[in-house]
Amino acid sequence: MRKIFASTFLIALIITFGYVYKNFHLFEAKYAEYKFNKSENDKLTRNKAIAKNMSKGVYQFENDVLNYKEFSLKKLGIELSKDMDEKPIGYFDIYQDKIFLVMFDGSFYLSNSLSEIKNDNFMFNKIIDSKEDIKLHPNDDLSYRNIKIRDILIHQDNVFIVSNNSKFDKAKDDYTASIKVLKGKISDYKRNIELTTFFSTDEKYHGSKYEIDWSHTGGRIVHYENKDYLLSVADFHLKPYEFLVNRVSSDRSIVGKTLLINEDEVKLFSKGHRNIQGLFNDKKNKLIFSSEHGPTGGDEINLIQNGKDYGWPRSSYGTLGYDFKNHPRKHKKYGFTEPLYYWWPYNCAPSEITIVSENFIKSWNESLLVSCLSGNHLNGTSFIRFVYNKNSNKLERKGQHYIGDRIRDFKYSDKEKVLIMLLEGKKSFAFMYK
Ligand SMILES: [Ca+2]
Repeated sequence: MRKIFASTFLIALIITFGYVYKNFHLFEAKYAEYKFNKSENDKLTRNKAIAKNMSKGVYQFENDVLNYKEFSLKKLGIELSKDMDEKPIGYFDIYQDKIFLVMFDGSFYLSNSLSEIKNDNFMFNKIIDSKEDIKLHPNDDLSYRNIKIRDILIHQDNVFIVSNNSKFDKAKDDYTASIKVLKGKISDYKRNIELTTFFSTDEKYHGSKYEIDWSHTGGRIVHYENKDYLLSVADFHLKPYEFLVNRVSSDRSIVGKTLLINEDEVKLFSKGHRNIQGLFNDKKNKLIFSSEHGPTGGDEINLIQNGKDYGWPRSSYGTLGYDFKNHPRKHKKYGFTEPLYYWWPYNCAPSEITIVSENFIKSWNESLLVSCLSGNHLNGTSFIRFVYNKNSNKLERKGQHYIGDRIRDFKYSDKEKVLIMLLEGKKSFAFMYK
């Protein structure tokens, strides 16, 4: 009798242990919910105090106090929409210590110098009317489809614009999504920057047919080395699931990839990406970091390496509320590369990545800063500091810094020691510096 009882107990224990092990993330989520409910008020109070400081022009870090300044785009003379949700509002890069901005409607602006801006003298000049390729369609009220701009890069004497290339196909009465990179000579800004096609593809997807989510179109671009650039392409949120798997896995498709591109050729670099929103090439250490949106939970920071598969959509740490069947979390087990960091169960909705030096904050040398959009459960509207350890290949999270708005784009100028943010909710530029 005792024997039967003991073995029944043992079997029950094994089953329970197996269940807990397999569903550990659900317990993790429950615990995170418990922790969030307990700490929510404290966090809100702390954020309020930070916002109060920010309105007084200061940002307090652990051992450092920095200047914090915000300037509204409207007051800077930048044209906004009367009837449209400007998402994404625009992207910027730094050109000769000035801000080069491309707005949602495809217009370009150039600011005065960062050193002048730090002295409260901030101006923008509109330098170009939008080109046909990146113009808004007057009759399209879906902002993520109508707004084509997804990134800007300035490298040497060239400006690169990434577009989702959305176009209306009259024959099929449907919009198509693809990706295109336009290139122009930036030194021509006083006359007119002629944009030509740097990269395009015949591969395109009809919006209604594949139920495209237009926030999953376009990509980021960075300079890789020599004449090569690295371009990320989102997964278009293609449906059905089997079709998405087919496209992301296929070496012949652009969907869910990073591509190495130059004037003459295109090469597959990595695959298994859902929606890369931030890309940074740390040239000093020869490391490429990406930030990627997951479904519900499952946002990732990845170290992008040639030939690797990052798992989407077959592996993801985001699961809840998403209709994927048989959805494994682990990556390595299935032959994919594990993310350096992932969010679970709540996302920060990362947007861009940058690396700061000790010139910004002394103890922050080579810190990776990741900006966030809204996110959820107070994980978003902030930037997050990480430190990457090359030897252990681990990304250590150091802290979250509340900004109180969706940070759409994010750059650091080491020359001027200033962190620059484009805030999508307030429609403002924000600056942080000593
Ligand atoms: Ca992944």
